[in-house]
Amino acid sequence: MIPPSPTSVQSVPVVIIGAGPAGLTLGNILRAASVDCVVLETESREFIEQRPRAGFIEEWAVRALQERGLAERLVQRAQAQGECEFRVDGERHRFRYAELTGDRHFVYPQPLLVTDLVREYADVRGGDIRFGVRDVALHGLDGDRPSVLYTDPETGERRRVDCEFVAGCDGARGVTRTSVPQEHGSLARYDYGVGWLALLAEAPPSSDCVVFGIHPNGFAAHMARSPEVTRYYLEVRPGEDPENWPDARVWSELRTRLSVAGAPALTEGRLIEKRVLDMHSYVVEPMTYGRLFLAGDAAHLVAPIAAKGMNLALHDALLLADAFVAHCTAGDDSGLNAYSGASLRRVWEYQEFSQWLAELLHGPSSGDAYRAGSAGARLRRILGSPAAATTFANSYIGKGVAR
Ligand code: RFL
Repeated sequence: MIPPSPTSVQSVPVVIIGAGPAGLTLGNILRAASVDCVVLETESREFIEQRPRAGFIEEWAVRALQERGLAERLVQRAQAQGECEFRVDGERHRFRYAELTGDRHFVYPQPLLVTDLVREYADVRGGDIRFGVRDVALHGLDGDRPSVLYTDPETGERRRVDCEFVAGCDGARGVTRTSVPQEHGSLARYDYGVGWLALLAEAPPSSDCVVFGIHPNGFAAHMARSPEVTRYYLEVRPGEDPENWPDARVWSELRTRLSVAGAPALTEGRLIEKRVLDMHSYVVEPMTYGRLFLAGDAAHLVAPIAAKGMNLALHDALLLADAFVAHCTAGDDSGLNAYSGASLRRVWEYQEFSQWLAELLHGPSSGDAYRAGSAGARLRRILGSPAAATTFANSYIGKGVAR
């Protein structure tokens, strides 16, 4: 189809749709290799620099960002954590995964990472990024010269950027995934059948590590974000209205599900985010269509059970950046051809691990004695068997993914 005539036309090798962790990491690496690109983002810079979400970044990802000059502030400011704690039946069980793997998580809120990446891309590396764009549309993806159209927020003009490749980094609700014809591939979806009330509290963390509370009332979790802010989760019915959870009820239920003898009391604070996530995951296969390459949540969503989504987005961006650079600077297409398969190996590892961990966490509150019994066996195995503990630790920190 011939795209409609816009008032201005430009041409670059790569158009990146979306300025999340995937799009910004990709853009930064392309800039460093002098491969021209344009990043198009529907939101404002202020908005994306404050949108709260992830916080736990795996050590391999931090080291990879560091090698690209993208983790200076992260490494200076993040707290490293190498232990987590399971609380169940009134007892605490510490799980020291850094001792087993040598790797830790870096606790760094996603808005800080996005702020660093935007600053590096736009202000330091001089990258082209356009905020507040409207009505992004993709054309000619199955030909040699695709184009992306959007409306300029200031002038209302329709603009067109012609390119060699489009990188679809626009998250779970973007336009790029829906530009792939349905018959081209598959979308695998898994529904966990539970909701999580995702909470952010203006309160310092109440533990020095992630706490998983396994309780007949439902799962609960505690995760640091910064010295001033803590994320909590409460398992609730899917589709539950957050209005049913006034602050007093939230804190009472967190205390019930997370309290064990000898653990410090929860430090309470103002709840600044309260929303229900219907826990589900999906994977698009393949992650490419013609000249469109999907990356991050646009290609695969993983429910935040094991803190994996942003790590996968970074993994995709690193692979895709190297593949574009090899094509643009050396005419080498091997990376582009291998991209989808290489990404999906880690994606499926993380999906399967998240599902395994979810059953351990949700089984005891499922009301099903069989699932509860199996969940107990899972926990005893990782706490009691050194071999199982090492396998779990590697999966939790994303180490040793089969190639
Ligand atoms: P993002 O971050 O959603 O960025 C996509 C960007 O695209 C823009 N956009 C468009 N731009 C142009 N045109 C359009 N038509 C557009 N439509 C959308 C959006 O405004 C946005 O700026 O995707 P990306 O880069 O793939 O990154 C994915 C991560 O954000 C996500 O996987 C993580 O937040 C998941 N996640 C976690 N991941 C971890 O690795 N560790 C964690 O600790 C962790 N905790 C979490 C999480 C996700 C959560 N929620 C909200 C589901 C905790 C929570 C509560």
